[in-house]
Amino acid sequence: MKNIIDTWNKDGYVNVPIFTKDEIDKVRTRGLELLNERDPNWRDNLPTGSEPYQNPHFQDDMFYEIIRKKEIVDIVKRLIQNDNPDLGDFDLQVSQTWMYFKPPGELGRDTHQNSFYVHCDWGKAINISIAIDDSDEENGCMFWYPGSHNDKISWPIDHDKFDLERQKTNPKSWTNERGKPCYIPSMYQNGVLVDKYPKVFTPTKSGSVTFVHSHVLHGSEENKSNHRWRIAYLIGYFVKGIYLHTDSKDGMRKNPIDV
Ligand SMILES: O=C(O)CCC(=O)C(=O)O
Ligand SMILES: [Fe+2]
Repeated sequence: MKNIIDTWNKDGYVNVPIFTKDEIDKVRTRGLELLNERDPNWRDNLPTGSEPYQNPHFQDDMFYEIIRKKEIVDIVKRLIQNDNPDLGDFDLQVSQTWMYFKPPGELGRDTHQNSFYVHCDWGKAINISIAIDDSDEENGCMFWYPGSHNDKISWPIDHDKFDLERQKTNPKSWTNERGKPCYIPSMYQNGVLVDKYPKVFTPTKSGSVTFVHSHVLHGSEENKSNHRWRIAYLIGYFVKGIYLHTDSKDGMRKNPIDV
């Protein structure tokens, strides 16, 4: 656990191997079934056809059980305690889950902090991303600005800086993926404005879980592969009772569940 916390403090994200191949194969199979049940013609209806499947835990207990997996919950709780040493006893809830499919050709997710969408306090919400497929730069793995969570700033995004053309690439019911990129903090070094944090692509192995700080800058690029998907199961944990913004358009975060 010490290594996990050290990496978390330094980078604002940490990847831990947790699931067996059998467990992951079941999640992949069930996830793809949900995709096809939702829209058998999803291939003809891109980008909406393959948009993330919201809250699969309401459809199938398998997704629900993963939320409660002890190894994951222990790490989430420990990381929240680490970030909030004065918090005392707290309960954990899950606001939402997603199956992320990302077939070949799908665009990436603009640079963001999760706090931008949920408006949470620093360090009181943690997303996890369970890699169902291996991910790397070719199939659109996540990128990071390691350490950016330590600024304790929610980087503002001016409405007049929204990229209206890129916003058109969003699926109909998943409008926050693209077109509202966060600023990347920069500073002068020898008279040149350079990004304060390097942009790092972090490949992950199937079965590993990435824990994501509420305030670390991250995103992903397009899946440039011809045949490889990049499926992930995402879960949003938060400290019960804190403020969480609800985006009426995406219709999520309305039915949090106890962990
Ligand atoms: O997997 C991605 O491309 C984005 C996931 C993400 O933003 C998150 O897990 O918070
Ligand atoms: Fe995110």
